[in-house]
Amino acid sequence: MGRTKSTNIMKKAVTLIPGGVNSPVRAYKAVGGNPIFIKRAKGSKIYDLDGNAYIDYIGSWGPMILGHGHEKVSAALKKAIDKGTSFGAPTQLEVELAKLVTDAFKSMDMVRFVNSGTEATMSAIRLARAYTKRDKIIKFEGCYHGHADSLLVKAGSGAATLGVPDSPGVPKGVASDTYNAKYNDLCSVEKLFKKDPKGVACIIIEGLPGNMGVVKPKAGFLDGLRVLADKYGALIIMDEVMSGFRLCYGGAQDVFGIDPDITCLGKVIGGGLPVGAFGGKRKIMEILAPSGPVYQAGTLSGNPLAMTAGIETLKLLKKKGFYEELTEKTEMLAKGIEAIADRRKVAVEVTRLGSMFTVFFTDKLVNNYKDAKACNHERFAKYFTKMLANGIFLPPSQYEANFVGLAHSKNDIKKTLDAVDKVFKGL
Ligand code: HOZ
Repeated sequence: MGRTKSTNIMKKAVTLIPGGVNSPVRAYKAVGGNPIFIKRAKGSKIYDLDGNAYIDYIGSWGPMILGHGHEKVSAALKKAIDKGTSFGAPTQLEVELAKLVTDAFKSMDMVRFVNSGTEATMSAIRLARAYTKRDKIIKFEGCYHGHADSLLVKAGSGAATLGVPDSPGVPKGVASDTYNAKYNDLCSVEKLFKKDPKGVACIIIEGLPGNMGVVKPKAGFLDGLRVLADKYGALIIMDEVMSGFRLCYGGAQDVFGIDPDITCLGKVIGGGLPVGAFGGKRKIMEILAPSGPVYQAGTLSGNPLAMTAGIETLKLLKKKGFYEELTEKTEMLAKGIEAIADRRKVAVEVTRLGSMFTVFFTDKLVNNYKDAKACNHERFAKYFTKMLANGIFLPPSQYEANFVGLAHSKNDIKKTLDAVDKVFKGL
């Protein structure tokens, strides 16, 4: 499998773009080697510049739940392009997508569209601070909510991958407004509330953590957070940028029966175009400008192409049996990997919910960031590199989620398991 073109373009890229990429995880720092440069993608497959085909489990880090280039989404986008690509003025499309989103999420009476998940979480925090008139926030070690200053404290995803969970450039004063708790550990949250009972504006938490790898909440953990937040007058922001419309139509909050005050969305609701959203209870959302004083704005917010792709995608997700099919395929893959690991005597913990999963190289359960950090990252790097050589495109870090989409066929799953068998044999 030649990769000369990708290698050569990377040489040029590093002279023009820091690290050669526009988002750090893409540079393969944690796994070694050069990234492949993508030429095109269709269905479950992604093709690099050298013409190699891969079965894709990154799925653009979550949005491609239907697979790449779904014909209905593409057709709607082609039509929309001819009508104009950005107006800086409201469209009916925004109202249509807002209705779909608020119908799907019981906790959201109103929603504001932005351009990325980072914008959504950053704005949600401003809103929570303004609403509660408090400054502090509680987040969880290993959870990642985009790259806003106050959230780059013990952060997961690329920040963890590159070993900069507390990034230089974040002012000490800003970082000191962020308290860190341990995921799946209610006592660590209660301690923070007790230390500062009237200071905490909100708890921000990933609906299903996917940025330290997929880590599931223990029974009672999320309910316990709701109780603590109510007791101390703080809000809960559920970051469902990854899990929203991914785990099921109503997201992680529907799966776990949690009622957050504010929800952040992104990825799937843009159908592969840049989008983010935050929304929640009317009394909170109405303090947002222009109906209230909390400022937030964006030239490309509610962009007609992103709204079109989002609307078409959500309509297709409503099809009966959609999530069942996705879960069945993912389960087949996850269970297949576990069986191979057993047979080949490779210690792994496969965490999965819906169509998100992570293969952790460890013989222990993974319940938090400390557990994820303790995994065998060298082994993960070998696994990644060999899977790529066998035509399987995985996230290049142990701290990420794999995503299965509608376009993955049972044959894709079988081919992936054959590759896993080959790779585990030599690990
Ligand atoms: N933060 C994303 C993964 N959790 C990576 C985004 C990207 O590199 O595209």
